[in-house]
Amino acid sequence: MANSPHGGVLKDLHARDAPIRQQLIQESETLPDIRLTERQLCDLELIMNGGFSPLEGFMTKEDYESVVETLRLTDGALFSMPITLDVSKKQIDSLKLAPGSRVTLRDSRDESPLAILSISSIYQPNKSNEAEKVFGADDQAHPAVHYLHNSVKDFYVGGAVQAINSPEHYDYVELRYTPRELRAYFEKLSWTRVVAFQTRNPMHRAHRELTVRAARQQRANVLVHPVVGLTKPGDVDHFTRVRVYEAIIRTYPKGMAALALLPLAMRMGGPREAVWHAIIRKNFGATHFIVGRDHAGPGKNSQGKDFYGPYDAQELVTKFKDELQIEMVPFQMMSYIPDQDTYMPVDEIPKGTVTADISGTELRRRLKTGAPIPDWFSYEAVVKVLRESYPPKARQGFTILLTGYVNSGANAIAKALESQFQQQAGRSVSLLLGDTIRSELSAELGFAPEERHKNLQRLAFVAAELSRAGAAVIATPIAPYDHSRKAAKAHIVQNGGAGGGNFFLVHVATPLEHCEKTDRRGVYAKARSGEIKGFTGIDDKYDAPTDADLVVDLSKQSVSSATHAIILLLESNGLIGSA
Ligand code: PPS
Repeated sequence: MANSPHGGVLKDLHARDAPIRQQLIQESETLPDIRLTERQLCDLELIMNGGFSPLEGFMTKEDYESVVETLRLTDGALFSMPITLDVSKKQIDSLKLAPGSRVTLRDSRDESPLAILSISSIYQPNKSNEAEKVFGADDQAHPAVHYLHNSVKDFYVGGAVQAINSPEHYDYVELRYTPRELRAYFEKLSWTRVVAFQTRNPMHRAHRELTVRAARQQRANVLVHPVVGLTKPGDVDHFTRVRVYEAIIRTYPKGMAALALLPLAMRMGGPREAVWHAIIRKNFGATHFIVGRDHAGPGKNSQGKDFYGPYDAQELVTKFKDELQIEMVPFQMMSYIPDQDTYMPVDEIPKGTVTADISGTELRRRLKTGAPIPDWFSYEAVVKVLRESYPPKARQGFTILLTGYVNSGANAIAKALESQFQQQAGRSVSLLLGDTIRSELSAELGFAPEERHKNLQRLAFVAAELSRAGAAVIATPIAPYDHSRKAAKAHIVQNGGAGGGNFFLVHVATPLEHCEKTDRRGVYAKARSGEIKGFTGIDDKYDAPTDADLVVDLSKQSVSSATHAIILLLESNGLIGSA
């Protein structure tokens, strides 16, 4: 028998509401709609499938206040995290939301009806109080507090939900289990003691060792139960992580471990989150739960101190252990002992024993540079997955933006670079000349400031997409405005690659006089005569960059020397050359 659900009954709303599903679907068409955010979708999925038992809906004012203040629902049941549905005043007015009314909750991705909410309570939360009480401080360095103040709307609507559909998933469908399905799976395999392992990070050998050890100590099986909803901003994406988990699950002793994905939106709420995680795992049938050091910790606060103490989470779970009825297994830090080719818990290693470790920072460095990652640290199959998602610099894409006056020579440098990159195999090369972008992407735009801005942002969008796919992108717009270049850079850095896009601003600082003097096409003459208006350098400004990664000047150097300087810049950043 799997562990009993929190509160004794699994609140599987899909099963409960199956007999009236057709009626609910019909009614959902007649009701106003709320389209759910990503976080709300995750919450609703777990409310409906029983992962959040004993909840049967979003919290009312009374339950919310009770949970915030006391970690309990009004009926006394332990529940540490507020689960609320936030709406704006505008939604309340336009949808005529009021206690007693019903509203359809829809999946914002495909508009499908997921549930009907019977509103019993509409209230305005005190967000600062929620931040203080639930997350320990009203400090926006905490991702959930930041989210609360910047994304959560001003009102909460509470009430019971009736289930229509679970949100549809298209990735790793076979690894997604509801509590009911997971319980049936345990039943089928006669698993009665199950140690659940929560994770939002790639797993390596130490994690495998500590879970195997926990299972052996407890004479139990292992459930690797990673979060694939929302985790901490900046985490490894779940697509990559699941491939890692799939690789590592094969390394467990036969029949010991199973992998199931949890569509949870984490809050990084440390101790309260650990209690919540324990409740969720109990609902999924686990009997034991590994609680980490600084479990679900959000990192440092705005004063540079940890939000929570390293053992706060374990202490809070221990405090409620009688009510939780899921046994906490403290996470044991493992270290590798090279002499014995084995892992041991840090606190059991005799003094003086030589140990080896690779920190997260060191691992990221090795991935970036392509340096070897030893077998004792991870598995070849795991490293392969990570290297595919985080290719070393020498295989990452990049964007070089050459900015300068018309006829600065940026195009000549760009074409020379294109040849040089094509000479080196491995990357596709994209040349985004200013006039190509103008004719192919921005034909309807002129040269007013906002049009130049828009033109550059379109270029940045394309450059980021190409860079992320591993291309070498060379772009040559005039890009005369500092704020537009900065916006373009920000977009490319954010979207141009897994660990941050590689972007280089090269100022082709050939002086205006030189550009004008050597202009064979006569565009400057047209600008001087007024035939072309608002021309860069003549009657429109050019903000010389103060943040260029490199400055070249074709009045003083040749195309080949400018090109060479750019190649050296890339080489020194590890983007070309070795590996
Ligand atoms: S910007 O400022 O980045 O949007 O400019 P860009 O897209 O690079 O376009 C530059 C080409 O447009 C021709 N052109 C002008 N340039 C500057 N100002 C004005 N008013 C203007 N009108 C037309 C300019 O000659 C560039 O063409 P090429 O053929 O690239 O030299």
